[in-house]
Amino acid sequence: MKTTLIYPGIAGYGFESVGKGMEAGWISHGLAHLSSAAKAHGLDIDLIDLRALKGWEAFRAELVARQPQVIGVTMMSVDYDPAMQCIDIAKQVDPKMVTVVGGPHPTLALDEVLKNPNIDYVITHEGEITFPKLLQAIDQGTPPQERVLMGERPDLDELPFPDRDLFLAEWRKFGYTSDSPEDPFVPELPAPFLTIIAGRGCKYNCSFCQPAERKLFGRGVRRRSPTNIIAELETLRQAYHFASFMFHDDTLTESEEWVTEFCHLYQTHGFVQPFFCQSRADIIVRHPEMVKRMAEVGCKGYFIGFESGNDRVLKFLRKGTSRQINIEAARICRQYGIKIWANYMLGLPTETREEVMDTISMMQEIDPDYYSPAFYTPHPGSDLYDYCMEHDLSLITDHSQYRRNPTEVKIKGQDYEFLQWALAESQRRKPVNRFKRRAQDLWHRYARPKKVAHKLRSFIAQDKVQTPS
Ligand code: B12
Repeated sequence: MKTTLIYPGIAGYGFESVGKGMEAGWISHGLAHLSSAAKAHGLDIDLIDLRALKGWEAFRAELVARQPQVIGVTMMSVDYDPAMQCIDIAKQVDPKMVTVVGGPHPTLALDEVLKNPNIDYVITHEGEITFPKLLQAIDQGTPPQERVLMGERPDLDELPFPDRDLFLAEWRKFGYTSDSPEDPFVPELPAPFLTIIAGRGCKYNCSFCQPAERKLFGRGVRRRSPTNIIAELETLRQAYHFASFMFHDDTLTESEEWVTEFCHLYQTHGFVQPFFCQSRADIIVRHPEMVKRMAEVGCKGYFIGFESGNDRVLKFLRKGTSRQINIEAARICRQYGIKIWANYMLGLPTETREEVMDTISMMQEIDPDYYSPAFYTPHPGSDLYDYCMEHDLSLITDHSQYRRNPTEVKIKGQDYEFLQWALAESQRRKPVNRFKRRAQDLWHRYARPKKVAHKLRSFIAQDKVQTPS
């Protein structure tokens, strides 16, 4: 029995986008895990990734050519429309094709998903145990009567490693020629690059996210053992000769003990490849020794959710940090040469102009290496989404607007013209920081004091012209 998994993630970059950046060049670990779990039971699995196709006719043609008996579609809220279209086309191609959906949106907004009568089964929560069981039952002619199945939680160390070739093989069929399993996105992480996940869940309680993660993965964090991660990295070294990687975990650094053991094993197993991961400002401030240790073994950057430069707003978000902690965390990162990828939000519910100005001044002080700003977007499954619904704040009319990118209006009560200005202003470096960065770049490029001094003089002259203030 043939099962085709479907990745519908074209909300950001559209069809024919594979290899064109983060959202278009990274695998879905959810589907890669479902594939390896199902293959371990001898099931026949392949993939259609909409990002690799030319358009909907190409999708239809793939289904006609492959004739799967079952399709399994993953779905974030933002992917709702293309995911539903996949399901509807599947039923047009063959009304007997069994359609299964899973992922964050079906788990968090089940009722909405169930409205589509073309969906035969929804598996909520995690799928590695329940999806293969469903496939076997269908294969044996004993499909379950219930339409909604609650996914059992697997022991993460027991799972086969995610099936990355599921994606690579499919992409290559459609012209992907890179030898990088996934798309690198910063110069610190050279190709071949890949992403990895060491655990599931998050013990923090930020109102713009929770309780979504708790609903999906349970309370707290279930972390794979460091030994299990090293074993996967060993196979990845063999298979792809990766030169760098990134951890997707919501907060990899939440357990200092785990990180210390990982760093030890990473080093003793001869890994030197640079990597990025997500951390939190309060953790960095509490554990500078851990930051130092991570930097020693190859950590080159942290994604940090600074979110706001105003303490009232941070409290409203239940972030558990403060402006002062954010600034101190950035200082510690600098001290140990860790690059900063700064996530922050503008236009939050209840946020005033003065509070937005605090975020601008904090970003100018932090002077991150990479800016990742968002216009606050209410995501289904979060308490702040419910708050927006209760107060009739949401301006989201279409699922594709669940992208957090700062290009469109998201909620009532915010002046988006002002926020556009704030967005630019938050990314304007202070002259002293522009100078420092330019000096570092030039030194990196030329390493000759006279040449660097000469270039810096002309930089200062030009910079003065551009920024008369
Ligand atoms: C990595 C990641 C990304 C990567 C995605 C890479 C990729 N190609 O998948 C990037 C950085 C590109 C990304 C982007 C976005 N992301 Co994101 N992302 C994550 C993150 C951190 C990890 C995802 C992951 O791999 N998890 C581990 C795997 C194993 O879990 P999983 O995918 O959920 O799959 C399991 C189950 O859900 C289930 N399952 C999944 N699919 C299916 C299908 C079937 C048939 C079945 C039976 C079961 C099943 O079984 C799987 C195995 O147990 C999660 C948070 C998290 N910890 O999960 C957020 C998360 C998924 N992202 C989120 C969001 C909001 C976004 C963005 C909208 C943000 C933005 N830029 O605006 C974009 C949307 C991208 C798009 N599709 O256009 C939200 C989704 C919330 C929601 N209601 O949908 C999450 C949950 C974060 C959060 N807590 O808010 N993201």
